Formats: sequence, structure tokens, C-alpha cells
Amino acid sequence: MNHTLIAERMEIVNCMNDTFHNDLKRDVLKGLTAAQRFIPSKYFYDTRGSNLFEEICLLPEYYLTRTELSILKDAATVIMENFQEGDLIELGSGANWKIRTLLDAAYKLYPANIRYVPVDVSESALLGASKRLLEIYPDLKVLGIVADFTQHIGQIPVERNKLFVFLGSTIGNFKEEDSNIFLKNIACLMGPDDRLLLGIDMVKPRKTLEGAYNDTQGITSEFNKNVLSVLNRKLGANFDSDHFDHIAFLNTEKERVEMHLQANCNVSAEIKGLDLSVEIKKGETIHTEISRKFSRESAEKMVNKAGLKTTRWFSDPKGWVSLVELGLQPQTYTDLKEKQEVENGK
Ligand code: AVJ
Repeated sequence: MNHTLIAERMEIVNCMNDTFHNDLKRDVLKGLTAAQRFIPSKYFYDTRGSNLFEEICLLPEYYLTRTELSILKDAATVIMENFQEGDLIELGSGANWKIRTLLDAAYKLYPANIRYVPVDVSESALLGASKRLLEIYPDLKVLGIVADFTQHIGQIPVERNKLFVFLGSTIGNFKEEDSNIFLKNIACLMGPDDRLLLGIDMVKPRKTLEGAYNDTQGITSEFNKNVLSVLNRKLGANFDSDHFDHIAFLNTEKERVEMHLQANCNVSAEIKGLDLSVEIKKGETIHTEISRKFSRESAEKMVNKAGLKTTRWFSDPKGWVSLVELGLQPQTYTDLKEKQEVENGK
């Protein structure tokens, strides 16, 4: 890990250098040799992948980003009341601008003393966004953490008041067990007055959902196929993305959109970095992403199971996207404190 002081008001901690490559090797070996082949969706986000995702956010079919942004704008003042100072921690911050709604609201309310703590796997996205924010907000400090937030949650500082922000329904990319572990890990970092703002995408008609993941400009297809170039570059593989088609569909039973890469011919590929060759038959798929869609009930169930409780629920008029404000259940706090005291030998 290394710390870099970029400017007087900005510090970067990089946790990725040591582990990411080994994780990639392990995950791809497991995924490409499984009966239903898969590649975890976190590997989409190299520089090109992050840029393609930014393009997706602007697509007419991809309602999620603009809807969530409108909810944020409406709710920002209410959310930032009582948050005069502390760490605003954004998990999976990417290059996005959503955080500005909260910062604008805070600085309008008071001369806020806020440190922005973006956590993202993409250093380029994190640096770009942070530098722009420093220019806009002369009082803002930034602590950027280049990290995989499913692994390096322990790198997040906990001393101050905390408002966690996890937007874009990225939680939907986690399987049920993984979202539970993830939310519990955050709960462990929270004090009784800390909050988590969670953006979730709601169940809606098939046409709308499938349209959002099958845009007419083919950007989502490019984004999906880009994961093959990540494997080519980082693991010395020789995938030809023309041999795969992008497919995305709603799995109604599991309430999720699935993205796959489907071989349009028999594919033989070599992954030098893994000493592995794979034969993929025409028609076979590599599963690259799940994107879970929630109802109010399924969302409440998920957060309650992790020891969190809903303090406020914001939504757009159509109920397509929700922004859920969460705090610790009182019992969780007592349990966590007792556990910590035991661990500290008190
Ligand atoms: C930002 C990860 C939540 O699942 O909708 C967009 C990623 N995938 N189009 C999503 C994505 C295809 C997006 N997340």
C-alpha cells in the first residue's frame, strides 16, 4: 500500500497494488472452468470500462442514473441537515458527479467541515473526479482510497462522523450472501449516529429493464465485451470479442437482470497467465453480471438482516429507483460494542 500527498487538501491511499492481480487470477480460473462460466463484474472497470460505464449512464434507455440523481437533488438538504462535519464516504465513486448534490447542500447549509472519502478500484476515475471536486469546493478535503470495497473495507477511517454513500444500485451486483456480508461489514464501521445512503433499482416492467441493458447504440455491449480485453491484457489471454454476442435479459424468478457473453462460434482461447486453455462451444455463455432489482419488501429484508434499519426512504414519482437512508438497529450497536470489548480484552 502507498500513500501519496497529491495536493495540500488531497491524499491518496492505494490498496490495489498487491492483491488485485492475484484476485483476478483466482477468480478467472474459477470462473472460466465452472459449469456455468462466469467472470465477476468488478473486472469490467478498467479505464476503458469505467469510461464506457459513464457513457451508459447518459443513455436514454438507462433511466437509473438520471432518476437517482433527481431523487438525490430533491433529498439532499434533508440528508445533509445535521452533517456539518465528518467523512462523506462514497463506495464505488467512479467518475460520477452525484456527490456534488450532497456537497452543494451541505455548503449551502453551513460552512461545513467535510472530508470526501471516495473508494474505487479505478485510480484514474478517482483522481479525475477528486481533482475537479477540489477546484469546485475550496474548503473540501479529499482522502481517496483506491481499493476493492468488497476486500479493503478495513482501510476506511472510522474516527469521525460518517455518512456512507453507495449509489447506482451497485449493491444489486452482489449475490444475496455477498450483499449481506458487505452490508454487515459497513454496519461494523458505523456508530449509532452514522448513516448509509443506499441506492437501489426497483422491479419494473420487463421492457424497461431489458431496454436499459440492451441500448440501441450498443454501448452496453461494448462494456460487456470489454471484460475480455481486460483478460487479454492482464492475463495474456487471446479472446476475440467478435466471437461473442452481448445478451442481457430479466430473470423474473430471481428478480435480476443478467448479462452474459454468448459464443457465436466454437471458441478456443488460451489464457497464458493462468496456463489455461478453454474450449467454449457455440451457444455457451459466460455470465458476466447480475443486477438485482428490489421491491420495498425485499430491500427491507436485506438491510434488516444486516443489522440496519431504514430511517428514511426517498423515491421518484414512478417508484423506479429508491434511495434508502439507513442507520444501525439499536441492538446491532450494543452487540458490536460488546464484541469489541471482548476482543479488546475488557
Ligand atoms: C452500476 C453496476 C449498478 O448493474 O446497472 C450498467 C452496471 N451494467 N449496464 C448496473 C451496468 C450494465 C450497473 N451498476
